[in-house]
Amino acid sequence: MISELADRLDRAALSATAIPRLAAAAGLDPAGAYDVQRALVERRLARGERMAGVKMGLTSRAKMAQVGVDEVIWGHLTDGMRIDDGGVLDLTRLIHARAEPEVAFLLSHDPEPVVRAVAPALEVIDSRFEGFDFSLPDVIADNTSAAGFVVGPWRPVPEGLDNLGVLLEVNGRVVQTGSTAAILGDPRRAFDAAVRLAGGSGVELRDGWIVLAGAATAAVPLNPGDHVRAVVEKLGTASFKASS
Ligand code: OOG
Ligand code: MG
Repeated sequence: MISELADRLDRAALSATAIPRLAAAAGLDPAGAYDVQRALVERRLARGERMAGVKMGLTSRAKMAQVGVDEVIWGHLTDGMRIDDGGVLDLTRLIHARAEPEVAFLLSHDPEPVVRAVAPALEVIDSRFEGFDFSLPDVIADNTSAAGFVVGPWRPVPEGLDNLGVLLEVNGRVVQTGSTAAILGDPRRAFDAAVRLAGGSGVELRDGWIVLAGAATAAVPLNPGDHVRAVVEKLGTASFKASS
């Protein structure tokens, strides 16, 4: 069953076609949903993609409320999802993509996982479910809607990462404003949550991996040709252009 559900999600992503929610009918709880997520990521790795890190989700109150839960979730990032800073996102391969501003951490093994550097980032999410509508087990199984990410320039972690202004711009206009405080009060807590989840699930966090801390504002739908930029106080900017 796990493998059949992973196949359904994989085909939805490969064909850029939304599918109905599946967790309730399959009786999936969060643990079962993580099994599906693992099987789904395995399919990407089998096609030659490589693990690039992890992404934290539902780290903001707005998102928790949207899904009706109060727990943090995570998903896996592969190199196939990476967009160069200033690069192009191929929208034709996505269903109903949205962008959200985030903070990225660069992980180092020291020998325990620690933060080596921080960067402004953008995440592209693209739920494989119709209407971008899902339950908690649905979104976990769907690799937490992961579809793409952009990381801006790395820099040493500044003092006070907990209340930096964040802007999301589309075509030069500010469409969302927020603060890194929206990310669990301090994005470093998202990093700690990643370390905790890894410990609990037997995932080995590797040197050089990226940890996306979670959205600092609501996500905005993407349209062909959009220029998208995240601006994070003290950290700088990350951007991409959606294909037309
Ligand atoms: C789920 C992914 C959540 C975040 O930053 O909170 C997430 C979704 O909103 O589709 O990436
Ligand atoms: Mg996100």
